Amino acid sequence: MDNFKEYGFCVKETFTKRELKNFEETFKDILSMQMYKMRLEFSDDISRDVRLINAVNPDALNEVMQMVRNTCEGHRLAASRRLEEIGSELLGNRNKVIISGPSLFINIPSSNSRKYSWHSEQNWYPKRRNFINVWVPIIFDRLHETSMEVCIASHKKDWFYFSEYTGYADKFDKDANVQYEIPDNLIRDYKEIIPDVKLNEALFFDGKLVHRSIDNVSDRVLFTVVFRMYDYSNDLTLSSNWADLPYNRKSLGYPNINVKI
Ligand SMILES: O=C(O)CCC(=O)C(=O)O
Ligand SMILES: [Fe+2]
Repeated sequence: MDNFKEYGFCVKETFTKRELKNFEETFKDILSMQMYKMRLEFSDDISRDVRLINAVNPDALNEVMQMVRNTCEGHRLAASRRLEEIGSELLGNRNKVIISGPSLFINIPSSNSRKYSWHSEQNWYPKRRNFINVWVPIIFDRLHETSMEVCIASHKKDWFYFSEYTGYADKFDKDANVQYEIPDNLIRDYKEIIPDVKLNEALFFDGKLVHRSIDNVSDRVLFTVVFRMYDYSNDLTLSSNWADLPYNRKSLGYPNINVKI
């Protein structure tokens, strides 16, 4: 808890290995279903299977990632009491916590297409004033600099400017993720760290903490599920959509919805 306030992140035991195993099995079932439809051979070697489906059709893998989120096992993870307890405490003992996820993140060796460069979730969800992220390894432990990189205590700064593009590492790539990239020169003063996160632990981090994907130099595909937990109490909007982008005129609020503090 002190760690979290001071550094913007902490690692805590959260899910049981059984809960994670059930989710992993569901993920494999859905992957195998999708591969069957595509006439691809499912081998039960998850790294090989994911690389194959991604090479043939990355959108087919994206669909698997969406489907698994909406399975009973996915919902069961999101409904974890322990997750709720830790999350609401970090949000300031709020009992009206809104949760999104589990969103699946996949990091393929020697590939940039599914990675995120330096960013802060605050820039993705600018209407939200109090939220945390929960980063949870599945399938493998994430020790020895194989988790995610964070800029220590960068959450103390309210806002970082960023550049928005599709690609990675300053290169346009239509098949890569959209980046809201915080340039290196704006975070030069922060120390960086890649925390160890064991299989039954979760890395909790502040919505404003600057972070990025690691370069996967191993020979295994790395899998993570991520939740975002929001306390909407002080948000100046009636919109329930955490991912709503401002200024697009698609979902305007009402005048005078101002929190009186
Ligand atoms: O795990 C990764 O590669 C990036 C995760 C991330 O950016 C997030 O959880 O917000
Ligand atoms: Fe992120």
